[in-house]
Amino acid sequence: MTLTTEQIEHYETHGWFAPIDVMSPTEANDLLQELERAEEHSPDQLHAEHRNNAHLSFDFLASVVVDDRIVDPVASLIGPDISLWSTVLFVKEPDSDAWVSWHQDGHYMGLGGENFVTAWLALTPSTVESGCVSVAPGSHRTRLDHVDTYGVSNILTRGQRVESPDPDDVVHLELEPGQMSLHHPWLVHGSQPNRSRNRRIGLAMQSYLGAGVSVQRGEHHVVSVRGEPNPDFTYVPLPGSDPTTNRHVRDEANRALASVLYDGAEQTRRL
Ligand SMILES: O=C(O)CCC(=O)C(=O)O
Repeated sequence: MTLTTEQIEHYETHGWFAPIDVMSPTEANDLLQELERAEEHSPDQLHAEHRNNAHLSFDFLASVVVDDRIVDPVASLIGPDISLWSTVLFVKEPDSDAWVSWHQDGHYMGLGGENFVTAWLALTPSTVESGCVSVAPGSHRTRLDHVDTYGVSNILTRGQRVESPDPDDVVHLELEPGQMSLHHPWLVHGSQPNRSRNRRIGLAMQSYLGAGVSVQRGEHHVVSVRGEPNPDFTYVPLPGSDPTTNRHVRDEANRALASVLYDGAEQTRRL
């Protein structure tokens, strides 16, 4: 499942690569069912305001983040030493207004270096109609200024945005359940509201960090995925089968993450 030379070149030139078949639609649907059971049984742990780092509480998500079918292609881009910084469940309910403004992840992660990549795994169909992730190819080569907008339906932490790219340049990363996309930390991307009758759910592993990534500000609670750990980071364990045992680990990781993501922000919320 490693990437070919052409696929790596595509990523380096355009800042993204997709689609990658990770698992069958049936397996992705099983994950979705598990997620929906968890939403029902642990509503305090999974809801619209609490979608960061759920892999630190739920073992079915922990298994996904270390799955070789995801980590092998990632290793093709960032090498054998891999830590996971965070995850976000990007959920857009059917026919809802939730959207994501055009932004570059690297701008607010408090990390130095560029040897990291986000893997976005579709658990439901991610199409133009349902508000798939859209990207501006080649935009990872320029670091842009962001403005915080705090829009009500904008599901980014502070509604940060850059100028919209030319619509003719934009590529829509449509994915079937079980497929993933990979994007560079400085790639301009965003997404539109879900106008379909299905939930649009992606698990963003944001990001897998390779060797040489450093801390610019704050404390970063990460999980060891493969190879050598990075002494700049605080390593935390993945959960066992009881979602309550690791809850404090997730709470602490989210506390640290919030202080990085909201650095200098006028409005904040608990993650
Ligand atoms: O899921 C979305 O619509 C946006 C995802 C995103 O911004 C990201 O994965 O970095």
